[in-house]
Amino acid sequence: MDDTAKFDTIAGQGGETHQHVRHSGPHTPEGHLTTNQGIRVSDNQNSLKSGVRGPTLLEDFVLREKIFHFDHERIPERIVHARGSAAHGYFELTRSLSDITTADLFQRVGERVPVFVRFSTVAGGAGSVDTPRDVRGFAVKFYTQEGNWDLVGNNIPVFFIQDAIKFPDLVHAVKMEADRGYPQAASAHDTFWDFVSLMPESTHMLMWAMSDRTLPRAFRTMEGFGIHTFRFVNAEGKSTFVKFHWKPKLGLQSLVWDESLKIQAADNDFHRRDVFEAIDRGAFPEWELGVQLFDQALADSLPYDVLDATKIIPEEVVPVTIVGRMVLDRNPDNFFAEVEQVAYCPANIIPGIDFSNDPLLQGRLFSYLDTQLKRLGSTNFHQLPINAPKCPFQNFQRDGQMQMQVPRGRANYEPNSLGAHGEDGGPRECPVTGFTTVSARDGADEQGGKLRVRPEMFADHYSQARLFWKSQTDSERAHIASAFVFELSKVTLQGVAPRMVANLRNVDDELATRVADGLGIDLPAASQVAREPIDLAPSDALSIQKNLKPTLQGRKIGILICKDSDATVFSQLKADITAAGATPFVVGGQIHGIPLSDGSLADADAQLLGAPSQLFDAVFVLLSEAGTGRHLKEAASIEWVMNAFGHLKAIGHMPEAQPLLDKAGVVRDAGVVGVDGFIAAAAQRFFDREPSLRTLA
Ligand code: HDD
Repeated sequence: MDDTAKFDTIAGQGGETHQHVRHSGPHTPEGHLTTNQGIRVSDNQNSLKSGVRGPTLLEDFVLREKIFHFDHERIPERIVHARGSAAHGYFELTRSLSDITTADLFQRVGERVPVFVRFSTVAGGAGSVDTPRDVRGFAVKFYTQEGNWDLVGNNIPVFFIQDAIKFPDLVHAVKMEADRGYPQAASAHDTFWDFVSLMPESTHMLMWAMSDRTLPRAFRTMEGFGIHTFRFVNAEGKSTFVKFHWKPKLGLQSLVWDESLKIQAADNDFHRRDVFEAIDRGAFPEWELGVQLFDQALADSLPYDVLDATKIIPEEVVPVTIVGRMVLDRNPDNFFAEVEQVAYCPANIIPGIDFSNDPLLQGRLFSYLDTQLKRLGSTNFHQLPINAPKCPFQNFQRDGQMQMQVPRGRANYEPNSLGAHGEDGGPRECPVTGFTTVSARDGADEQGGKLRVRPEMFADHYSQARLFWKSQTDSERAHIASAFVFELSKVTLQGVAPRMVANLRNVDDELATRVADGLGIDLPAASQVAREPIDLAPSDALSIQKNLKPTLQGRKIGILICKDSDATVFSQLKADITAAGATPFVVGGQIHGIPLSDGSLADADAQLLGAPSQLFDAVFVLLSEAGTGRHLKEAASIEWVMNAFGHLKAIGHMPEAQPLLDKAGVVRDAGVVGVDGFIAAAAQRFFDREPSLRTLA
């Protein structure tokens, strides 16, 4: 048979004509399509039938194997953080910590360690949208020379609960409700608010969750946090407490709420696409790694417990020292093999780093290993390429499903004396360089006994929620209050919203009043507190708007063109945007061959209906006079401009496009500019514009 023929028409029985469909393939031996047993497949289009019209034969091992494998393609999705995207890269040390930790990756400045980083939403399923209001996972696997270290963090530095025993309750409450199976990827529903309003310890995290931190513009523009207090251990065995921070090179950027909703309609894969495309075009996402280092004496002096994952230590109290940078420079080759199968585990730790007694962390140390067995189906999941250490690993663990290694010899136990008999006795313990646990007792746990209790200071649930509120700009406070109103407005269970507002009164009376007014309920009395909140000094590091970088780096700028658009401005704009490190994205009524003012033909990157302005950081309306006239009758164009304005973005425009801006209700302000000044304006959002556009709580 001719391997290159695409279609053979063969005369079948009964005089019918049948298409025998085959695809050509490369001619190299490696290119041959085979079964999983290596048998070359001659026909991948037609099953084996008894006669031309069937039935299909059970004998068809090619068909059976293919469908058998397909039937089992899905593995259980992660119970939380099911939707995620990941990339390869490296961590590079910029400041040695050799006096503080023996961890290999923190010794020699300039040395690089490979990493694999997965970002995720928490509540939604694997196929849910990228931009709900949700916490984002930020999980980093460092493949160090001394084994894998997983820093499994979030983009928020605190958590909803203090003790891992509450995690199943929290997750049940936030995920879709048990009887009805909705809502998907949303916390705005009865069971979530019922639970958290009964859990005052969640209040601090709720403040973060209702802020724009849960609406990141991109994975590349969010911070990451290890959350728990960990320990560094040096060569003398001295331990130092450490908290880990990832700081994005592009600065913090978030979406506004209405924009994130509209993005859900326009592009479910907004964040996934952003990070993949950025790496593809060489704009590698980058973060600095910072550490907060402190000792037991400092921990003891704080009015909160460093083992409590609902508390931060403000950067103003313990500064963040930058020690390295992380660059993501390679997309995965295969989503399933790498992103789906990667198994993070906070218990994956290396010599020189150790856990603290944080009860949330302690519970996590069990949960992640356990869940991988469910997800990946075998205790040998560590042998998958994405999970395997890049340094040698060997021990006497044996067998199990899907064993990929072929250990040699008789030594599958130790101690053994096989070495003395000329055989390979296998690996041995490393008392000096091996992992040892710090024997420190984290200060307060000398009280002894086996107790189901929490340390007394854990009972202060409001001081840091208040600190967060006080540290925000007016615009950010309005967003937080409005988010509480929106979420609680979706709650139908009697008593839940007042109970939540009663908790908020302990944070700040003004916040509670704004939320109560927004809901139209009476202001309830403050709920009882287990420990009186205290006033802590505000921290600018907690605000997004105080930490925005006015840069165009990494941004995407939409340019709306039409027939006769000014060719000179068009090419100048594209050049300026590119030079500033952003990506110009051309939107047109058609995609191909749009004639510009000088007769040249331009191609658009997308058609108007497929590229609404919520997908861009700023827009330029490059319409000719006649084009403006046509666009005045086009709802998508009016919305394009109106939404850009409503989402507080810079709008650049030709004078000829003014009628479209007028029709879209655009009022001139510092963000509405001509060609001059557009590049400077496009690097910002215009939060001052907001109060005139929408009612915020
Ligand atoms: Fe968790 C996944 C982060 C508390 C149990 N968690 C998971 C992922 C991230 C976090 C980023 C996704 C990892 C990936 O991309 O594969 N989790 C956190 C943070 C927490 C936290 C920052 C608090 C500080 N988690 C937490 C607790 C428990 C779990 C208290 C259980 C007692 N988490 C899990 C899990 C998951 C998980 C069920 C689901 C999939 C997986 O582990 O691999 O075991």
